[in-house]
Amino acid sequence: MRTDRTFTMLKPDAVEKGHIGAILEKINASGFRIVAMKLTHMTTQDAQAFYAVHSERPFYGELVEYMTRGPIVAAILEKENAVEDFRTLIGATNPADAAEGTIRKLYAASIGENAVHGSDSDENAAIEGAFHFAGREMF
Ligand code: DAT
Ligand code: MG
Repeated sequence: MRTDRTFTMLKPDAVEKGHIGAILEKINASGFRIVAMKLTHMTTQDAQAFYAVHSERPFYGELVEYMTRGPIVAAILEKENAVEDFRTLIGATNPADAAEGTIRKLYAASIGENAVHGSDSDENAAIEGAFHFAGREMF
């Protein structure tokens, strides 16, 4: 089933460096409509749960520490083919491999601190959006 929504986070490094405005501008210019958005700070428990799928990976501890070190911008975005198109817009997980002009190529420092999250499936987009937002916060 295809839906038209994806979920994103502008991660702590992007917020710390003052890149919220530039990244949102790129997201808007690429045709995504903002359905929900907030500045929020994940607790350790939040980050462990959000990234539970990676709990056995060697970088899990670092990932949780990074994602909890400061506020993030969480948002739900709407567009035709949202999940796939947003993954294209953000670029590869490792910014060294990301295509020119992608958000990670422009703003990410490393594979560990890669500026932005994008859901990898319609199913995960719905789960991740519901993790951060109540129904009354989606417009
Ligand atoms: P993506 O965020 O592109 O979907 P992922 O789901 O494989 O990538 O991993 C989630 C996050 O975990 C990723 O954005 C950054 C971190 N990560 C992934 N692989 C890593 C690695 N080899 N070393 C350090 N951090 C890593
Ligand atoms: Mg992923």
